[in-house]
Amino acid sequence: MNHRVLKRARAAAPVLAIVPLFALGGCHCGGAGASDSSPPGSDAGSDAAPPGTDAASDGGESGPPPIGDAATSTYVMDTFTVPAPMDMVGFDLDGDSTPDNALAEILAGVAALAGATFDAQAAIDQALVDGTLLYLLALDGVKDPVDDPQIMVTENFGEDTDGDPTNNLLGGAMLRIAATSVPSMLFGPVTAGRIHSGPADLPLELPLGTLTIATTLEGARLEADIDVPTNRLLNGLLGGALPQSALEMDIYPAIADLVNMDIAVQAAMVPGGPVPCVADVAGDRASMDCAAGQECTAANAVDTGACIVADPFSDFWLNPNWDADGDGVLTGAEVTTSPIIDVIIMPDIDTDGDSVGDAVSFAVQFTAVDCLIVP
Ligand SMILES: [Ca+2]
Ligand SMILES: [Ca+2]
Ligand SMILES: [Ca+2]
Ligand SMILES: [Ca+2]
Repeated sequence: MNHRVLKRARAAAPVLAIVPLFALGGCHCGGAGASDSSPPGSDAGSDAAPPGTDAASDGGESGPPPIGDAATSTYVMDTFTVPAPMDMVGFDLDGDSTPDNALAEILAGVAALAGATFDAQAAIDQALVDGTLLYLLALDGVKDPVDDPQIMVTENFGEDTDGDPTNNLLGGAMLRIAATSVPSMLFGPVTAGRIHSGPADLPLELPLGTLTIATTLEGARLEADIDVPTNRLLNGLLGGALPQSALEMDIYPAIADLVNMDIAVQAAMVPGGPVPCVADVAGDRASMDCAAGQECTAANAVDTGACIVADPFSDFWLNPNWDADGDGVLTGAEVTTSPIIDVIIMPDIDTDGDSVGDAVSFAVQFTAVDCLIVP
């Protein structure tokens, strides 16, 4: 793991496009865990809270004080919000005193490009309602919810215990840690009632409908106000940076899968059911096999595609900019090597000091309500 200072690489953050929904779902965090997470007494002080930020940077050379043995409080996120770019919400990962959140710009770009097809927030909200996005937080060592020099925030991906998603977010729900979840710990103080935890690498699960992306947020931080009267966490912010490697290995293949699934849905909606087709002319999606107003997903001279009703979504994705081989199927490699991917998702954060962006900044807002975490 890298105790790196994250720096902004290029001035303008990119934007655009794709991630249909970047719900960062839960975390199956941590792997062998503590080694990635600046355990108490370790080197959190040197663990590079980037310049201009607070929190973990003042741990001192001997490290922050150990967490106490006060009771554990457990919560489940009940709102999970992708900020709008103009909200200027995010952590300042590069120390220039402005929040970094290329995710917000990317999703705004998606909406602009793909129209209503991708509504990340709607998908996230639905995942909260149907119980597929259960992000559990446990606070350990909180001796004073207003000012405490060191607490531990443990994140896990959760699952329901009673099969009834309607009671999950009402307070007091009985939830358990998902079998696949590996706890991830962030450490830091509570100052004036607000938790400031991290940074640490934070593996994440991103539930995207039927697909779940597993990836890792570098330099992840979590902040939230502890609201004692309601036993809730309010004004929460979770963020970090997605490195280029995570984009290529985790995110782009998932984008391809999501697009392919959407195209398949479109093909299935053609009146009369899916209709196989081949392109009349290589490189053009027009096909005599398809009805008027329809096009063939495959545009090369080799593959058989399916007829779909022509629309901006398919026009955007079933295009040589993405589907380089014209077979009507998108791959992660095609997304990675797309001539426009760097325009759409431009890494805005430099994690290795070469002044070239290699990670995309990312932040979401959340609130959480108390729950019981049961075996
Ligand atoms: Ca910044
Ligand atoms: Ca339930
Ligand atoms: Ca292809
Ligand atoms: Ca770099």
